Amino acid sequence: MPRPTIAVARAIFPEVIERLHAHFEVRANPQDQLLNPQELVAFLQGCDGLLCTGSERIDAAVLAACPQLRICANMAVGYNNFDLDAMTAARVLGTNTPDVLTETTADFGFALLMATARRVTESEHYLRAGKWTRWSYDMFAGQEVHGSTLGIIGMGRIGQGIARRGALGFGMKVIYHNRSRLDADTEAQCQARYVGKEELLERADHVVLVVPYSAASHHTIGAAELARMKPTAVLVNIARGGIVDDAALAQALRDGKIAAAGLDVFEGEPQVHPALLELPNVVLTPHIASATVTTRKAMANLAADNLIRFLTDGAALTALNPQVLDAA
Ligand code: 8YV
Repeated sequence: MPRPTIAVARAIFPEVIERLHAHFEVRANPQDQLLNPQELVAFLQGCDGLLCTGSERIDAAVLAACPQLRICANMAVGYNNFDLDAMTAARVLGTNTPDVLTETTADFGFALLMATARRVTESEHYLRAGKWTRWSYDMFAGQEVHGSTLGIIGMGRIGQGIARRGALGFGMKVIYHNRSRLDADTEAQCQARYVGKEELLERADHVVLVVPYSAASHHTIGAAELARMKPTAVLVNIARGGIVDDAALAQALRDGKIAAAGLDVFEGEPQVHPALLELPNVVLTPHIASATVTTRKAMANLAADNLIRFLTDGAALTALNPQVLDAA
C-alpha cells in the first residue's frame, strides 16, 4: 500500500512536519504564502489530507476539484473557513483544535481588555515619542477594570475562561449572552448571570466578543448595538472579523459613543479598516490570541494527530462532521 500524501498549507513547527513524515508523503508550502483558491487546488492534487489554518477556504468548488481529499485538519478552533455541509456531502472529514487553546486565548482576551481600558499602548507610544515631560493627574486616565461589569457575548469554553478570570481574579460582575443558556453548575463556576443581548450592551462596562462566526453572527455588533453601549464602555473582539461592523465601530469611536476598543480580528484581515488605524483609542493586534509557543505547538500537534488517526485507522480526535467517520 502506498503511503497517503498530505499537504501542509502553511509553515508550521519543523518537529510537527517530522512527525507527519513518519506516516505520510508530505507536501509543504515552501514559501509559506497564502494560497488563492486556484493555487490551493493545484497544491492539493493527489493529496489524501490537508493540514490548514483558518485562512484556507474549503468549499464545494475546491472539494470537487480535489476528489482524492478525505480530511482537512484545521489548526484553529474556529472553522468558518470550512463549508462543512459541502465537506460532509463529499465525505471529507473536518477537524479543529478545541480545548488546547482555551486558557491561552482567554488570557489574551483579558490582556486586550486591560491594555484597552488602561490605555497601555496609547501611553507607550506617547512615551516613546518623547512627549512625556511631566506627570499630570489625568494623564491617560482610563476605565476601571476590577469591580466593573463584564459582559461576554458567546459563552463557550473561551468565554467561560474569561468569565472566571473576571469574576474570581478581578471581582467583576459577569453577565453573558449566548445562543443557549448554560446549566446552573457552569453558571455558578463562572459566577455569570444570563441576560438578553440588549441588556448586556446597556449594563456592561466592558463587552468581550467570543462568538463563533456564521451568517447568523455577522455584524453582531453594528451601529445600533454600539449606540446602546455606555459612552465609557470598552469593546474587545477576539472572535472573528465580521462579528463587528468595523466601519460602524470606527464611527462610534470617533463620535465618543464608546470609549475604546481592543481588536485582535478584523473584517478582511490582514487588511484593517483605515479609519481604525487613525484612532488613538484602539488597541490593534494581528490575530494572536492563541499565540504562545506552547499553545501553537499543541494546536499543530492536534491537527497532525487527527490526520494520523484518520488516515491510518479511520478515527479522529476532534471531528466536526463525525457522520463522515460513521459512513467510512
Ligand atoms: C488561529 C483562531 O491561530 O483557533 C482559532 O480559531 O482564531 C486562532 O487560534 C488562527 O485561526 C489560525 O488558524
